[in-house]
Amino acid sequence: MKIIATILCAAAILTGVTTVDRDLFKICEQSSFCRRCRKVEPNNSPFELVPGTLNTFDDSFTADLVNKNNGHIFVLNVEGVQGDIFRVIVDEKTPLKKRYRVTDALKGPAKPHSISVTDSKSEIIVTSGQNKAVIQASPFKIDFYRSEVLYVSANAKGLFKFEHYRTKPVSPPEGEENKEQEEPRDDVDNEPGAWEEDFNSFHDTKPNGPEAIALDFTFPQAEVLFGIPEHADSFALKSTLDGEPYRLHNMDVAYYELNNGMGLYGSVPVIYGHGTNGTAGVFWMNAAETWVDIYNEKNVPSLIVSEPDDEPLAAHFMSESGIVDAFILLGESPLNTFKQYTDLTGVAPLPQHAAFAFHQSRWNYNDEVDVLNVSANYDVHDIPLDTMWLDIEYTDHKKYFTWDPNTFPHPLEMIANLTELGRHLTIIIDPHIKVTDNYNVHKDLTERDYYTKNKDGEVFEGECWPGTSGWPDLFNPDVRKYLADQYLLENFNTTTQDVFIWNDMNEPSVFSGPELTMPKDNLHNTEMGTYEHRVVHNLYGHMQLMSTFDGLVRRGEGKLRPFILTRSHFSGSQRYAAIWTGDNTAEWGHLQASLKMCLSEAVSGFSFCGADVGGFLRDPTSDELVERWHQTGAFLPFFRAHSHMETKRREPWLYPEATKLVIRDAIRKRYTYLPLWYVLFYEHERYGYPVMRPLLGHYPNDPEAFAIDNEFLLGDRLLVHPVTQLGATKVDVYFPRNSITGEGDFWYDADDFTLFNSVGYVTVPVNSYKIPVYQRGGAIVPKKEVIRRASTLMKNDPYTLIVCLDRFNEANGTVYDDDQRSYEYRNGKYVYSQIEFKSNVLSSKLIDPTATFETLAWIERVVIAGLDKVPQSATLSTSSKRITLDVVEHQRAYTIRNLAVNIAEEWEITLNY
Ligand code: NBV
Repeated sequence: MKIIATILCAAAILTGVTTVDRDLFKICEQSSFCRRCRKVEPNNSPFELVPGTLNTFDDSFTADLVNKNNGHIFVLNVEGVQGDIFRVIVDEKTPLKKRYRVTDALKGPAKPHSISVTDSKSEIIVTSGQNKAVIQASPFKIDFYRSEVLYVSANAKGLFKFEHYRTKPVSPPEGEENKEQEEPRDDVDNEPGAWEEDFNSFHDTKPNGPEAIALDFTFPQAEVLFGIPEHADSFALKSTLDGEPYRLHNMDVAYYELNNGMGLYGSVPVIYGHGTNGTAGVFWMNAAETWVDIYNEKNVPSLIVSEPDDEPLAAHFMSESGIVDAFILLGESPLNTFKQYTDLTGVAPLPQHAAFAFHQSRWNYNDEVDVLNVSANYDVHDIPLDTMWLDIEYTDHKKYFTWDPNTFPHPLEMIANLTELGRHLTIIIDPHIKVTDNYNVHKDLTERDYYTKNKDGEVFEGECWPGTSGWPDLFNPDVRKYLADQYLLENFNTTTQDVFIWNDMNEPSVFSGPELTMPKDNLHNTEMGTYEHRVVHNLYGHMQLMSTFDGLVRRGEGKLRPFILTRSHFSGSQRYAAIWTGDNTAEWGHLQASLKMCLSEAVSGFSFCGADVGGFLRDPTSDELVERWHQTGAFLPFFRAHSHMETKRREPWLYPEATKLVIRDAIRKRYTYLPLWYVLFYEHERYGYPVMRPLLGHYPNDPEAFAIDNEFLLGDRLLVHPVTQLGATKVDVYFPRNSITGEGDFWYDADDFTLFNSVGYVTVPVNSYKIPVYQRGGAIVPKKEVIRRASTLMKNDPYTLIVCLDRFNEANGTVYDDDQRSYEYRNGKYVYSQIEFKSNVLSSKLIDPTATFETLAWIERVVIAGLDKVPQSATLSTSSKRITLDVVEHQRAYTIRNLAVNIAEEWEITLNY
C-alpha cells in the first residue's frame, strides 16, 4: 500500500501535476496536538507558581509551577543571557523520562548574565541590566521590559499548555470495555488521536501519548510581526485565526503554493514584533512539529500593520513535544534584535568568493561532455560563470559518493577542466542510502548499526530516489563522523578539494512516509539517549549539515571554507550552509515570492539565501520571466539558475538573442558588485547583521515601510526593487523616511545617478534591461568593472569606488578582501578599510591595522555623485606619493581615474576647487 503511494507520488512529480496535493499534508484539524492546543480556553490559565519554591542563583532562578487542573508540577527557570536576552525554560519536575532539549541550534552555550531577584507574594521581579522580567504568580504570566517599556508578555492570553508524560493506558483485550478509561483522567483523554493517531494510511503509535507544549507571546509595542520561515508567504505575518496556523514542519512539498502558511523545507522558530516604539523577538527553541497562530484583532488578511488602539499582536506557539525553551530578545532596534538571534545561533560564515557568484544547475546535465560544453558556451557568449552543478543523475544508480560509469567515467578530468578555467563543480549528496549489497556505504551503515530505526527497533526502510533506502541516524555523532569521512579524498577520491556540495531531500524526504517524511515513531540514538523522530524532526537536515561541514573542513585540511547548499534547515543551520527556497514554479508569483521568502530567512539568520532562477518546475511562462528572474537573482545573496529534468533546457544562449543579452547583462552586473557582496558577507560574520534587509531594518519609524516586501536593502547601501511583473514599463519604488532626520534619504539610481530625495512612492520607468537599484546617499560601494569568465579570476582586478553623497556632502563605506577561499583571514590575513568622504576629502584607513594582506588589486577609479560644486582637479596622497589627477564629469557624477593605489594602502584624495 505504502509503496504504491510512493510510486504514485513520485510519478505525480514527474508527470506534471501542477498544484500541491493537499491531501498529502495535514491541516491543524487533522493533527491531534494542534487541535488540543488550539482549543485551550483563553484567559483561564490553570498554571501558577508554587509559593516557597523560589531558588535564586547569580544568573537565574527556578520556581515550581503547578497545573491546578491536574496537580502536575513543573519547574520554571528564568535566566539572564548576555546581550539583553532572557531565557525561559519550563520542564516537568519529575518526568517519567527525560524530555528532549535542543542544543545543536545554538552556536555554543548561551552566556549567562547576572540577575537580581525581588520576590513578593504575587510576583517575582528579575532585573538584568536595563531589562526586567516580572513573573506574575497566579495566573502565571511573564512580562518582559526593556528600559521600563513592556515589549513581550508570555502567557498573557493564558494559552500555556504543557502535557506531562504519562503512562499509556493498556488496551483492554478485544471485546472487553476498558473500565479505567470510562472517566477521562485528564483533558487530553477526550481528544481523539491523543494516544494513537491516523493520517491517510499511516498509523502513528505514539508510545508516549500526548506530550504537547504551547505558549502565547504578546507584543504590545508591535505594529507588525515577521519571521518564522519557511513559508511561501508575505514577509509580514498574517492573522491566522480564521484559517490555518503557520506550520513549522520540514517537508518536501512538491508544487508548493503561494500565500499560505503550509510547512516547507525549513523551520526557523524565531518571530519578531516591531513598531515605532521598538523591536523584540522570541526564539522558540523546539525541533518538534510546531504550529504558530498569529493574533491580530483586525484580522486583515493581507498586511497586518496594526493601529495603536488595537489589541496587541500575538503569536501562539504550539509544539508536539519537547520542553519550553524560549529566548526573549529585547534588542529595541530591528538590527540589534536580529543580531541577538545570530549571537545565539551563529552567523553565515564568510563564503568562498565563488559561492556568491553565478551558478548554473540543471536536473540534470547528461554527461561530462554536456557539463564542459555548457561551461564553454558561457565563454562563447561572454557570460561569467563560477560553478556548474550536477544533480542526482551523475551517481551510479543514486548511490551517493559514486559516479555513473557510463556518463561520468572521468570525473577528475572533468573537474580539472573546470578548475583550470577558474570554475567549480557542485555535486548533490542526498541523505537517503540505497539498500543494496553492492554499496559500501550501505554495508558500513548496516554493519555498524548506523541506520535510523523504526518503532520496533528494526532498521527503518522507505522509498526514495534509489528505490528502497535507509536513512543514517545523523543524531548519533559516530554516524555524522562516518558520513563526514566519506567526503575525504581518501574515500571519495574521484573528487577534489574544490568540489562544492549540495545536500537535498534532507527534511528528510521519504516518498513512502507520512506527509512524505519519516514516521514520527521512528527512533534516533541521540547524545541524550533514544528519542522518537517526532521530538527532533526539524533537526534532521541540520544534523546532516553538521556532518557535511565537518567532512569538508577536514577534506580541505582545515584551510578551505566549505560551500554547502541545503534545502532543509533549522535555527543555526546558517553556520554550515546556504539555503534555497526549493522547488518553486516558473511563474511570476514565485519570482515575487523569492524576495519575500529570502527576506524572512535573512532576519532569521539565513543571510545566504536564493531561489531557483527561472523557476524549477514547468517551463517559464515567457522569456521575459526568465530575464526578470535573472535580474532579481543577481541581487539576492545566492544566485543559481536551476530547472527540473522535464523542462526545456534553459542556458542563456538557447533564448532569442535579445533575451540572452538581458540575462548576460544581469549576470555581469552581479559580477560588478562582487566586492560589495564580499564586504557585506564579511560584516555579517563580524557584526551579525543580515546581508539582505527589510526596509524596517534601517527605517524603523516609518510604518509605511514595515510590510514592504517587494523591495529590500543590501546592507545599508543599496535599495533594490526588482521588476517582477509581466510587461512592466514602470515600477513604484518606495523611498523610506529616515528616523533621525524625519526626511527622505538621498537615493541615486545606480545606473545613471539620478537623485531621489523625497519620502514615498516614485514611479520609475523601466525597459527590459533596467534593474531598479539605488545607492543611498551617504554610502560608498566598492565595485569591479572588468568582468572575467569566473570571479576567481578577478582577484587582482582593479576596484571602482562609487561615492554617493548625503545631504551633508558626506559618505562612508568599507572594503574587504583576502585570499577569497581559505580560513587565513581568521589569522589576520585580510584587509578591511574604512572609506570616508568628508570636507572634500576621500580617505581610506585600515580598520584593523594589524591585519595584513598582500594583493595586486588597486583602486582604479573613484566616482563621486552629489557634489554641489565642480572640482578642478584632485590630489592623491599616500605615504609614498602625491599626484594631481583630472576630474571628469559624466552623467551627474565626477570621475577620478588612474589612482593606482593598492587597496591594502591608506590614502587620501583631496578635491581642489
Ligand atoms: O534531485 C532532484 C531534485 C532537485 O533538482 C531539486 O532542486 C530539489 O529541490 N530534487 C528536489 C528531488 C526531486 C524533485 C521533484
